[in-house]
Amino acid sequence: VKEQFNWDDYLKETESIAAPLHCFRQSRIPPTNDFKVGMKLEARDPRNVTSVCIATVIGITGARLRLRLDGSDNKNDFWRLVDSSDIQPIGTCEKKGGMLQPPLGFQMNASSWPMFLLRTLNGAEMAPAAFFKKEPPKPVPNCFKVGMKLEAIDRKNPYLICPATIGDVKGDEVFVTFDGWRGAFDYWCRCDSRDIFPVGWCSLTGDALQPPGNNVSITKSSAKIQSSPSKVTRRSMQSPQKSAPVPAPRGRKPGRGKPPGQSAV
Ligand code: MLY
Repeated sequence: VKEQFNWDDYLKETESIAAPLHCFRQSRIPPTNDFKVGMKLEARDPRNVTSVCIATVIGITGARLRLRLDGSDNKNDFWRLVDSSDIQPIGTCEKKGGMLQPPLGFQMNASSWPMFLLRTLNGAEMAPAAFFKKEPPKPVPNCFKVGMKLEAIDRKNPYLICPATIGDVKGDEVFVTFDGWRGAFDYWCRCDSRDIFPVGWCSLTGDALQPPGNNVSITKSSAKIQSSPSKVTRRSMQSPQKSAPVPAPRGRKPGRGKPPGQSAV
């Protein structure tokens, strides 16, 4: 049985530092999540960002909501922070003179949208305006540095928040690398992305922080016993460092394995 992931130990183990709070577009004190499953709200359609649609809260995880657009299928759920500017109370769109749109991939005939909208809102439990929190201001400038640790959303599995390391910095962008996953999930994002969080975010919000992957890369100490030093990539040097010998990836494709103790994805 693997012991629980602990940032203090991990930062020591990897001889790294946490990216400072002021680097992030996240509130210092995470917003409270008062939403309940079943509540409805307006949300920007992630697949068609000019549309504002009706969404239902399907799940609650930390300061985030798992959302599903009404009239859409169950394969395109998405997650938003309660202080995301992508969500707002029902009625906001109309107040601003806009029209609620069917989601991309609306499962019915387009002509049935007006009736569908009436029906979906009729008797619906609407999330109160007070539950929506103001989005924090953008941090300027980009103050991330290569090697800093953070918690980041795995964009291929967006319900997961994982230990990560800044692998590169370029202008307003940062390269987010996932510890123990050998690059398979890494991505570039703006430094003011809502998908990256300071170390400790999940423990404050009650969201689940994944442990680092077990595709452990080369450590400072084990690097010298590596048979082929040419394989020591820049990225692997910045990934988590364990003093134990590098375990075989257990016959899985590199970077695609599931960490032990995790539910299948
Ligand atoms: N079932 C998925 C899980 C991968 C998750 C990786 N994250 C945590 C960086 C897979 O094995 O592809």
